[in-house]
Amino acid sequence: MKKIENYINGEYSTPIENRWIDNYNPSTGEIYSLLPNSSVTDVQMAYEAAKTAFPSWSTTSLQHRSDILAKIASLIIENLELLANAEAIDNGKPLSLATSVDIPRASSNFDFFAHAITQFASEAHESMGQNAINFTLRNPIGVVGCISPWNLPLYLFTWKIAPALAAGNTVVAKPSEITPMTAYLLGDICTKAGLPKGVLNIVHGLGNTTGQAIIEHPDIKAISFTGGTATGAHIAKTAAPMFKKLSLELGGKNPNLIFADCDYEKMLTTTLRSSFANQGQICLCGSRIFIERTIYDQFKKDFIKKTKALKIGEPLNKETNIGALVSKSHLEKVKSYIDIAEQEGGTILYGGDYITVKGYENGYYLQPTIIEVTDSNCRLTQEEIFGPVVTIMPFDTDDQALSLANNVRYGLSATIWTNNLNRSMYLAKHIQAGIIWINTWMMRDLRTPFGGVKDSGIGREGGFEALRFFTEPKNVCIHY
Ligand code: TXE
Repeated sequence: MKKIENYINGEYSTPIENRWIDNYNPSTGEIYSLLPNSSVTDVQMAYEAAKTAFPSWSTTSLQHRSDILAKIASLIIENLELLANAEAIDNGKPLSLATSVDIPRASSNFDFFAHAITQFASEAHESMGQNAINFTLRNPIGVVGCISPWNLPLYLFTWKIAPALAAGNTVVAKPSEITPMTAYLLGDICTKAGLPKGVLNIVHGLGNTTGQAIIEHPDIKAISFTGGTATGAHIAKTAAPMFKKLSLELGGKNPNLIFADCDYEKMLTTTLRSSFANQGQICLCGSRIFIERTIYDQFKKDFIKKTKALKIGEPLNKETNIGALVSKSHLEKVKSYIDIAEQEGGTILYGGDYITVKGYENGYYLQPTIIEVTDSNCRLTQEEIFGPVVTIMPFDTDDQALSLANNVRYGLSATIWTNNLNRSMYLAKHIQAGIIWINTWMMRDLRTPFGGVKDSGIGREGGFEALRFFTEPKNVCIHY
C-alpha cells in the first residue's frame, strides 16, 4: 500500500513512531494509502529544520525568492494531470473541477505571491516640525504554522504557504488528514524548484495530535488556519496565552439573495454552481437561498429541473458534475441534516437520499438536495451543513432580505442578484460579511482581501493583507 511521507528538511521521511492512518478513497470507500500519524517529535523536527533554514531564507534576495516561487508555480502546471488525478481520488471531487480550478489555482497562488512580494512596499512618515522621519520595516515573523482543510486541499494549502514563504518565513505545514495526497506530492515539486532544505516542512497527522503540537509550539509565532469554526475557537484559546498572530478562515452559511429584476438565466446557472460545486463543500457556497416572492414559484420549478440534470458519479468520469463526499462520517453528518428536515418544518423538494453509483457501491454519494423552509431560524438555515444541500425561502421586501441575510452567526460571503444599483449597493454595505458578490459568485481576484466576520473568523488572506499577516511591522524613527 502506498505510504505518504512527511517532508522535513527537504527530504521525505517516515514518522518517528512509525504510526500510520488509513486514507480512504471516497469514491470507492476503500483504503488506498496510509499517511503518517505524526507525533510531537516529528513536529519538533520540522520546527528545527525550519528554524535552521530561516536566517538564510529570510535574507536571500527578493528576486531569488520570487524566482523559486514562480518555478514552483510552473512545475505545478507541468504536473497538472498527476495532481488533478490525485486530488480527485483523494477528495472525491470531479476530475474536471480539479483540472480546471483546484490545481491551476494552486499554481496561481505561488505565481501571484512571487510577484506580489516584489511590489510590497513599506510606509514612511515625515514628522513635520520635529526633524524626524519614520519608516516601517516589514520583517518576516520566523517559523510559521499553516493548517488547512480537506475541501480544496492543494488550493487552500498553497494559499497559505505561498505568502508565508514569499514574505521570508519558513513554514511547518499540516494538510488535512482526510486529503493528504497533493500536499505530499508538493514536497517533490518544491525540491525540484530549488527551494532550500527546511524552508517548507510538511507534517501529516491528526488535528488533535499533530495539529495540536503545531498550535501549542511556543516558538511558532503565527498560525494561519482554515477549517471548522469549533476548531478555530480552540486554536484561538490555545494560542492566546502565547500571543500568537492568528488568521482564522472558518465556516460560512452564506445567503444568496435573488431579486425579480435580475438577469434570470445567468442567476440560475450560477446559483446551481454556488449550491452544488464541489458537492457543496466550499465555505463560500450559497447554501441559504432567498428569492423574491414574485418569482419564487418559477425559480423553484427551474432550479429543480436544472438540479435534476446534474450528473452524479465517479470523480474520474469526465461527465461527472457531482462526485463523492469527502468521507463516510461527513456523508453521515450531511445526511443527518436532511433527516431532520421535516421536524424543522422543512419540505424536501428534490433529492434527500444516498445514491448508489454502479461499480462504486461503497462510495460516499448523496443526491443534491433542495429543502424549502418557512422559518430561517431552523437548524437547516442556521448550521453549516457543508454538503450538497440548500434551503430556499421567499421574501417580500429589501429590508426583509437584508434581515434574513444577517440572521446567522456566520459572515463569510453573500451573493446578491439584482440589476438595481441602489438596491445592490445598499445591501452590499449592510450585509454582515467579508465578501459580497453582485450578479456573480466566486469570481476571485487574488489581490482582494479574503475572509469573514462574526463566526467566520478573523483576519484576511489574499494580496498585501496576507503579506502583512506574515510580517511583523517595526517602526524606525530617525531624528536629524
Ligand atoms: O474540520 P477541522 P473538519 C467546516 C465544515 C465541516 C466542519 C468540520 O462545516 O463539516 O468544519 O470539518 C486540523 N489543532 N469546514 O472536522 O477539524 C485538521 O487536522 C490544530 C469549513 O474536517 O477544523 C485539519 O487539517 N489543528 C472549512 C484542519 O484543522 C487541528 C473547511 C481542519 O479540520 C486541530 C473544512 C487542533 N486541535 C471544514 N483539530 C472552510 N472554512 O472552508 C483539527 N485540526
